[in-house]
Amino acid sequence: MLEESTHSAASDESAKLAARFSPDFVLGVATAAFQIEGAADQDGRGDSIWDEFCRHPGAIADASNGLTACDHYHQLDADLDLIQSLGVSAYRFSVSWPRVQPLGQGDWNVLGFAFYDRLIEGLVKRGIAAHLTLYHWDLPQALEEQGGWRNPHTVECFVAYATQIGQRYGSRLASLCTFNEPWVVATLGHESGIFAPGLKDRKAATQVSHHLLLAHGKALLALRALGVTTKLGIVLNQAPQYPATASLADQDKARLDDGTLVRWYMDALFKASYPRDVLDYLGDDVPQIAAQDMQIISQPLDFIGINYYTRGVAATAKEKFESPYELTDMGWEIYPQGLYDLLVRLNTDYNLPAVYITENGAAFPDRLINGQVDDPARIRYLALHLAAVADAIASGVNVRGYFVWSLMDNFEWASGYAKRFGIVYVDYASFKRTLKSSALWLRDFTAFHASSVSQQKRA
Ligand code: IFM
Repeated sequence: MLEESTHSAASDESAKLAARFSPDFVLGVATAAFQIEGAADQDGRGDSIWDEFCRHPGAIADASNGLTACDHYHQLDADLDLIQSLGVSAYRFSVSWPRVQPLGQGDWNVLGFAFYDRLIEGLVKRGIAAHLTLYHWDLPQALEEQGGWRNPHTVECFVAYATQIGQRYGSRLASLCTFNEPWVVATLGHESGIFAPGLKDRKAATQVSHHLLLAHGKALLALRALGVTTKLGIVLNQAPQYPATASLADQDKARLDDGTLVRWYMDALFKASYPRDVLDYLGDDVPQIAAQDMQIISQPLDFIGINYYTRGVAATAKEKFESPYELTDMGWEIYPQGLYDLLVRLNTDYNLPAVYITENGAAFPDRLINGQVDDPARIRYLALHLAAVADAIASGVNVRGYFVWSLMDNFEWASGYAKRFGIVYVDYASFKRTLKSSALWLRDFTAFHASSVSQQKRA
């Protein structure tokens, strides 16, 4: 009896939350090619920088790789059914560039395209909107061997790739995103070196960030010249930065961290300039910027995607900052207020187009027990962040959709398979999928949203 009443109280809460979103609000789930597809050496796929990076001893915490991942490449139809069973209206995925163009330039791989043909057709057939990302970190290794994103030639190769995808799929997509999280590619890939390609060179990293933005702007120009009508945008990982204490040093650090993570990308895209304080801080490591570059980068966007997981805390003292908040399995603070603060601040500082929360979710040490995975902490996390989004909308931010990261447990980059972000549990030995309680919660939530939509229509 007690259980039943707790359950219905929780359902009431979810129903109330779902009713806060307008009928056209998009609820979706997200993945990325390298993290789930597997079949890395099949049907003509080329090597990517992540295949190569995984071979470096010590690069990946559990010494794993993307060779088989979640076997999504072979389980496509069942996975599409799984997505449909959640009642979501949208799926965000990425195309593996080396699967469709093994060397990153020159020949296209028909077998690679055949996979994405089936994926997109499968979504359309099921009434699920397809949100495609061109680049979620898996650069063809052959391009890396010519200097990767440090080399402006890669920018031109990316534009050719974007054009090819736009021509093939443009008319069937709900949106097309150029880059997922360019900050991660530039900074973690080329400055700290903890992600592929593993460089530790700040000057290279800033040049890479500029080339990524330039490739984004040039791809948008090319896609619009082609007459591609789908919505075009980019996805940034962002977090508001709070000083750990009221000290001037912490406040300065918070401002600079905001500059390198948020303003560097947002100012370039929306104001056609890089922030002065960050350029001063970079000194000789500023990128080379040609005359027209900033105009090219700041093409109008149809949407901006924001990936939000946690806040940033700027602490300059020697003692380690002790968080008062609950942490996820990544050691990240659970701080939904940060999502609200971020959205409201971006809306004040920039002339935003439609906003999508393109990733939000959490890793927890989930266990499969008697065929079930109970993950109440993830349900709480998702509900709190959805509430923050609803609050931001109420404060005037034009948020049009929200995607859970991630549909299923997957290859969490340098952490390997040990960190589980999925709402669906994956047994990596058998590839069997099990819906966690958070997936069942999302299924209920999308049903509540759909029923509140029909009530709103009737009213
Ligand atoms: O798994 C990643 C994803 O590929 C990009 N955004 C952050 C997620 C969690 O770390």
